[in-house]
Amino acid sequence: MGDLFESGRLFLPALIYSSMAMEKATAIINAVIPSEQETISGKVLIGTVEGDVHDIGNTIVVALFKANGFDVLDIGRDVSVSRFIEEAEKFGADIIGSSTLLTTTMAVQKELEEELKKSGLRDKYKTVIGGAPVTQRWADRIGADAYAQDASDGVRKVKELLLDKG
Ligand code: B12
Repeated sequence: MGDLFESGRLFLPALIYSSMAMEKATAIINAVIPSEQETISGKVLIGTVEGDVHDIGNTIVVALFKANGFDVLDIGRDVSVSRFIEEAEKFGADIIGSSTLLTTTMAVQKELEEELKKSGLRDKYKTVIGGAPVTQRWADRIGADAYAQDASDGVRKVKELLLDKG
């Protein structure tokens, strides 16, 4: 749908309706997908950073993480750095995943790393970042523990991080 919208073959209301349909469909699918037999347990918190309302990718990531047996808390979109940290503390997260689709809000992922360090919580969590403009280079630059290019890469990376965390 994104490609159709980009090439001018789809109008905005249809794009928004399709993302709503996607959200409802993933909820139904999540409820019936059995968790895989061999799972690594872990609590994963995921949200889209402040200033960014794109959440289709996030929704897909959340669905696949759930299907892989992780305990996932989806904190939605347009989430401030302080809320990321508050929710991670309340949830007892092992992993903090942040998403951004806008180049202008990539800096919020950096702020999250900085704020975790400032509050002495950096070693308590592993961080994973994603979103179309994000790269491994960006992850290295801001000090995130991992970068994932799509949902299944995310599952792989998070499993590695959890094994590493012990
Ligand atoms: C759908 C869409 C919208 C919808 C969003 C609906 C919704 N509920 O999400 C609407 C219409 C609301 C929208 C609004 C805007 N949009 Co828009 N949008 C898109 C579009 C067409 C598709 C994005 C998408 O959903 N892709 C599909 C998903 C599945 O891919 P994904 O998000 O990358 O996620 C995958 C991976 O990246 C990864 N991943 C992502 N996050 C994470 C997180 C973790 C932890 C992990 C592990 C993995 C992971 O896994 C996902 C699944 O494989 C793109 C263009 C495009 N074709 O990409 C523009 C695009 C992202 N939008 C853009 C812009 C500019 C805007 C607006 C600012 C427009 C405006 N002027 O108002 C506003 C944003 C306002 C705001 N403050 O956020 C630009 C961004 C440009 C830039 N470089 O910054 C794009 C690239 C369009 C363009 N070419 O200009 N948009």
